[in-house]
Amino acid sequence: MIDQNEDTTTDASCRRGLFRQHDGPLTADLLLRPGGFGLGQLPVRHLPDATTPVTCGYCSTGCSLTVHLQHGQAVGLSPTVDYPVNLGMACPKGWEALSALSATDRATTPLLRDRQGRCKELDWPTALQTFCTRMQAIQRQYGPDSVAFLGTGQIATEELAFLGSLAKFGMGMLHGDGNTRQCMATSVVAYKQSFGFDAPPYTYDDFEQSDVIVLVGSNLCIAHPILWQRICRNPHQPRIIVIDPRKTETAMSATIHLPLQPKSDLVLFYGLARILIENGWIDREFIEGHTNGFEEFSGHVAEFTLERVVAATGIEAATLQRVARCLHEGQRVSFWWTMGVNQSYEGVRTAQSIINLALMTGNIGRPGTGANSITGQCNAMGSRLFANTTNLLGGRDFQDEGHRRHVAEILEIDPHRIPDRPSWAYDQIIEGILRDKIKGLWVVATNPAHSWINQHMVRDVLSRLDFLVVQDMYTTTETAQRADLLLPAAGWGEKSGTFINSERRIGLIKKVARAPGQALADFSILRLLADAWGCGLMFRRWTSPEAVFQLLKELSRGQPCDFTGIADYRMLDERGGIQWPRPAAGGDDHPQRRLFEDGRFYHADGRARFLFDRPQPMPERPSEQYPMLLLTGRGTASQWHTQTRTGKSPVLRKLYPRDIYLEINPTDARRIGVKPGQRVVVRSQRGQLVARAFVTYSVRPGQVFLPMHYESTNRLTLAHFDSHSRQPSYKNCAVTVLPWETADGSE
Ligand SMILES: Nc1nc2c(c(=O)[nH]1)N[C@H]1C(S)=C(S)[C@@H](COP(=O)(O)OP(=O)(O)OC[C@H]3O[C@@H](n4cnc5c(=O)[nH]c(N)nc54)[C@H](O)[C@@H]3O)O[C@H]1N2
Ligand SMILES: Nc1nc2c(c(=O)[nH]1)N[C@H]1C(S)=C(S)[C@@H](COP(=O)(O)OP(=O)(O)OC[C@H]3O[C@@H](n4cnc5c(=O)[nH]c(N)nc54)[C@H](O)[C@@H]3O)O[C@H]1N2
Ligand code: SF4
Ligand SMILES: [Mo]
Repeated sequence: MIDQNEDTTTDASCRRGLFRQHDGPLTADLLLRPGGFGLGQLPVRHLPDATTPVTCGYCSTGCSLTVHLQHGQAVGLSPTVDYPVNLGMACPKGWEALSALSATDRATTPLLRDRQGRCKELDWPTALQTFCTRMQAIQRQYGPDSVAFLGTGQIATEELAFLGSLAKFGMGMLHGDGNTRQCMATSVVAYKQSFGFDAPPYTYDDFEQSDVIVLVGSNLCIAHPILWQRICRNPHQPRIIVIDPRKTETAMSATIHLPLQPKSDLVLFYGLARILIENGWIDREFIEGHTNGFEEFSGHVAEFTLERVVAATGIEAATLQRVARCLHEGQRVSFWWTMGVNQSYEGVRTAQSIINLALMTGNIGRPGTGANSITGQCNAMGSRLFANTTNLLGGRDFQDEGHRRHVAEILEIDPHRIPDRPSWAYDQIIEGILRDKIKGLWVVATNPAHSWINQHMVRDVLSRLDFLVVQDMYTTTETAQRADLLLPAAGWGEKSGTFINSERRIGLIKKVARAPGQALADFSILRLLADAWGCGLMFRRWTSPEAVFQLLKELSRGQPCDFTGIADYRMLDERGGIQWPRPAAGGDDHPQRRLFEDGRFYHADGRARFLFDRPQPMPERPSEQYPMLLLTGRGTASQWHTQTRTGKSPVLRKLYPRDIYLEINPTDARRIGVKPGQRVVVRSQRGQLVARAFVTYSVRPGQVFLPMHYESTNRLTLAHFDSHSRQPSYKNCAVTVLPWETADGSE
């Protein structure tokens, strides 16, 4: 029998010295020993009442929450006052973070589904054996690449590295991707191509130092409320320019709101670049000293005349001029973008058109400036660097023999265990299932049967698998309900490790509560699977999250993300998180650090690149039959993604509508005869749903908006992708909206 309290071994040492560090390695033997780690032996149980800071497990802001403990168990929390990220603030999700742990649908024991769909409880040894027997049988029959994994940006970096390394080096898989593809792939590719490495250059203090702040496709008030608070603290009375087709909460607070036509961003930014160049409002010295490709770029944007930009974006010429002047007059201009840019069929070039504006005006590497992609999930950045999916560990290249040898040496493994080809991307894995190339899938901490684009296809695809394993905290997620084998996972607060936030700050998570029943930390599940699979020896040094942290440090050495100067978890805890780079030599722990202060980028010649392309037409434009354009995104600050966690808090549930709603302009509502609160049918070529009409001027005529938090939204979306990053373009497809009464509105 395995005892869930195995995590006692991994409790982080904390600032106030309350958690004792377990000295010995975490072995399968320890986990499996009957009664080996009973609750009675938990060191935390003997502790006096106390508090300890833990990095929040929801969004990429990476706030610190001070957890209040009684008898070593969390009983409440409050925002940490002296943490450089949130300065004593937290959003509703943070305040309610503990409520997700005590839900009644927690997965407490492994479950196996039989052919009739009935679930049977398994003990851990049988579950591990089942995983290995079934996956290995598939690999024998169809080849090693017929088994793949889908990971996440919501587990600890140490767990992400373990998952990616076990799957690829230990189990011989080639294909594995993460939900970060849905979210960050565009920024990753844009930064790599423009700067030479995937590196968001900013520090949150830049929000407070700018005198012009440009937010593109980012609803900061909802999606990163504490970062919005950082803007509110800016003492320079910044001009705030919000570029979003909708008049969002963020746009309502803007100095200038540009309600551009969806997906016309590329034309807009090329047009703004042309105005800046024509007026001589550019930083020649910076361009000449630190960049390549400006002359070609300058030639390219010359075609983007005022008339052309006005026609494409719907923004008046005078407003465009005003924005350009604002960018010119600002001494410290910062550009920030999120999903309105990344989730687009030409997202990479759009992100680069923003980067180009920062480069040509010299707004980079100085306080209050930057071309800044804001990340989404709590550990999106950890996933980008260490998930071993698109990059080899530490931002390296699978196809580079030198890189493979170097990683193999550090990990003390045979270099031939490291694949020399890149993995398929998420959409290719899904398609691979359709083409019978992938027969076994292992899904960890993500819920694709709700979140992936075009559910009509996804659900069919998942049902074609020979074996679907889902590793999740809950039994009821849309994906868990389709699993052949469900592995019960501990969640945030029930395990330890590190996250990397948007400003590259490495922060600690800690075990402050015991996971229910037999649920285990992902780290422990991976440890046990390694042994059961027969490759435990390869991971003999991967004994605890902190032991893996030490390996990751070595993997980061000499890379732009070098953090060899961070001694251990205790140092992270004492310093309030530390931003990379923090190399062993010459690093400092200044609480706010930005990149490119010396004007050197990561390309071999030290220069950043101007990259650009011809704008593409929207793949599915509104038509006679589907005359409206559907946008999707975050609904409220109290909802998180597929709601498996936020849906469990009675407090949060009061803060958002229970049922799905459609934001629709009063003109359109009148035209189709729909009153506020009435039911409507929203239909695309792929499916339909029923929603309540939320009649509001926040969306323009001809456009409607659905929050992504409700299961039905992705029934409508169109599976199309950015060609460079393969990120799904969730925010544009054609739909029709009809009153429910007249539309044969069965769901
Ligand atoms: N409360 C809450 N916070 C979250 C999350 C959550 O689920 N709930 N998720 C986290 C994650 S993983 C992420 S990735 C971030 C996402 O954070 P955001 O990107 O800020 O959120 P979204 O609502 O997806 O998209 C932002 C805006 O893009 C706009 N948009 C749509 N099309 C276009 C376009 O063509 N051009 C422009 N300029 N804008 C467009 C939409 O109208 C929307 O207001 O939020 C993080 N924070
Ligand atoms: N239409 C539309 N769709 C979208 C978007 C959009 O804007 N519009 N946005 C996209 C974006 S940016 C994102 S990031 C994705 C998010 O999509 P998902 O990643 O699918 O959404 P989550 O609900 O965060 O799923 C996380 C899962 O992990 C589980 N979990 C939580 N913690 C742990 C843990 O520690 N261990 C394990 N094993 N499991 C855990 C949760 O219970 C949940 O089932 O959605 C994308 N989908
Ligand atoms: S803003 Fe993000 S990190 Fe901060 S408390 Fe809210 S969800 Fe957590
Ligand atoms: Mo995301």
